[in-house]
Amino acid sequence: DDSHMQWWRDARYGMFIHWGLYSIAGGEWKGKDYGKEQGGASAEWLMNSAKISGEEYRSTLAPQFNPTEFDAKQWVSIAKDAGMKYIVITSKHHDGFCLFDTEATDYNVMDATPFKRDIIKELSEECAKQDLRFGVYYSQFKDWYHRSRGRQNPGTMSNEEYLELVEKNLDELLSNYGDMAVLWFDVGGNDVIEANAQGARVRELQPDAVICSRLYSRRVPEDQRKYADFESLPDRMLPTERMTQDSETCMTMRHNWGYDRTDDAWKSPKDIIEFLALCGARGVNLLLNVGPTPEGTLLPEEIERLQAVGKWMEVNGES
Ligand code: JFZ
Repeated sequence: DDSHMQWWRDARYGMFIHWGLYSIAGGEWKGKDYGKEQGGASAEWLMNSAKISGEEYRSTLAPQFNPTEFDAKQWVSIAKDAGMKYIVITSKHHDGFCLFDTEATDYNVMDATPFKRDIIKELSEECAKQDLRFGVYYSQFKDWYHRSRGRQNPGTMSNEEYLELVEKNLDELLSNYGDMAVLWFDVGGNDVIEANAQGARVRELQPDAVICSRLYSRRVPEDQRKYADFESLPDRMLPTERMTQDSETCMTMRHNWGYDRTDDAWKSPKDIIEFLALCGARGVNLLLNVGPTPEGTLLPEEIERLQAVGKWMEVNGES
């Protein structure tokens, strides 16, 4: 039964938000710029790129995380006016920091920062108010802080402890924030049993949540990806023919996903609109990314682009 996919197919276009402790650094660490690393790494990869220990990363950045200008109402309105139908925000990226209230670790916005506001709660409630679907990105496998496979600064947790943390986090995300429309897992591992257990838990607690194929690594054969509701294509990759399978691609407005102070590789409003139109023609959803500032604001350049797309959507979006 795929009735839970209907809203997602109709939605076609949503907002992706990369926000976390890395946003404070803005791609820079001790005077060096890490936001232009190639091979997928960008500002949110700082901890890995600059080889920062979990302890130093947390003790430097968490006390500075105080985005007092964050206004869920404004962000959701901007997404809505841009014609977007859903929002997906990083609840935990590869640096392990949780933007929500959790009992599983004190490395979270409530316990480790002066901000002490549950960002996931504020955004989920605002989405419900303004009638947008809300979902979370959650890095279930790659976590440099708690556990690390093959990295210089190994995390402090055993694999078993780490899996327990993920289980608790997922239960919280799936229980405390109303309807979860999307579970956007990322950079999955090869362990199908592990991934299927996580997928099964999502189904159990939120039967209508739409699950991203990145729950599994690309090496897991497609017929074994039991809980993947849609295929997440590599960013900005489109097939040459119209997709018959549910699929989505994502794109960021410049090079980086997370906020970067010096990244000037802006795509123009025209580039973005043309790509969105092409996604529509190929039957592929688009998740368009913004990287909010340490203060909690969207950049004027991002707002300008979202408004331009919104104008275009008013004329072309509802077919
Ligand atoms: C991942 C993350 O590592 C990155 O920080 C960001 O969150 C992005 C949206 O997702 O990076 C990827 C994952 C998969 C591909 C490329 C970048 N891919 O399949 O081409």
